Amino acid sequence: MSMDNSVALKFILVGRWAVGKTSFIRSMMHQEVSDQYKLTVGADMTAVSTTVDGEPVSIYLWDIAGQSRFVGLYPTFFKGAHIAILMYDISPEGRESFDQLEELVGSIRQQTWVQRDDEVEEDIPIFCIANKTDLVKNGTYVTDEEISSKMRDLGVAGHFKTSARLNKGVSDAFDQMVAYAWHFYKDRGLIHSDDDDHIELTQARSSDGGCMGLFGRLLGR
Ligand SMILES: Nc1nc2c(ncn2[C@@H]2O[C@H](COP(=O)(O)OP(=O)(O)OP(=O)(O)O)[C@@H](O)[C@H]2O)c(=O)[nH]1
Ligand SMILES: [Mg+2]
Repeated sequence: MSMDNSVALKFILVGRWAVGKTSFIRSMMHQEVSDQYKLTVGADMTAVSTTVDGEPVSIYLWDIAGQSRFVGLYPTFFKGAHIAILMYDISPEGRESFDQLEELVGSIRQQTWVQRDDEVEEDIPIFCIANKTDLVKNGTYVTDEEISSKMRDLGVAGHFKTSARLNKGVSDAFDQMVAYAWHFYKDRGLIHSDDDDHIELTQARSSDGGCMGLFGRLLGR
């Protein structure tokens, strides 16, 4: 499923409640980021049209609720993901969200894999984002060395720092992840952009989460 005949990639955005996942997407779409916390119910999906190396790409970005009551839905929403983004809160209050990363990586790796015809199994790329950098002026619970060491242990493809509130680092992180994803799947022969019949890649279907507070938004950036 894609908006036109472009390559379609499913991204999942996961992390503890209130780390700023919904705010990150709003910031990326140049929408207002409210200071009021309003939990996500189930998941929301935002469709983003962009280009990589001049080729059109559609990103289906799934914002997955972090409250523990929704964790049982993770397998449904993770299904068919091409890229996972794990977000944690780097403000002094965010320790628990950082400590949860191993568990989240474990459940993502269990539920997702690169879809290939040749039966070779491979993990999908995972990125991490430290959000709320505007709140670390007076220090926080983790050093850059500890972050680097954890990212190495988790085997993530990249790490970014953002402030959704101040719209800092947001678009840059997103653009880098999209470019990485496109090259990752292209290198594996899973994007055939020269052949209209095989241009589709995605496993994402908006009906997967149909009854769970799902809103499809079709927006350009
Ligand atoms: N200071 C600051 N606050 C932020 C930032 N990003 C989000 N917030 C605030 O953090 C709270 C939670 O943000 P949400 O984006 O709703 O968090 P979420 O991860 O989507 O939460 P769930 O939907 O429950 O999983 C809100 O009050 C936001 O205003 C940021 O970069 N800096
Ligand atoms: Mg949310």
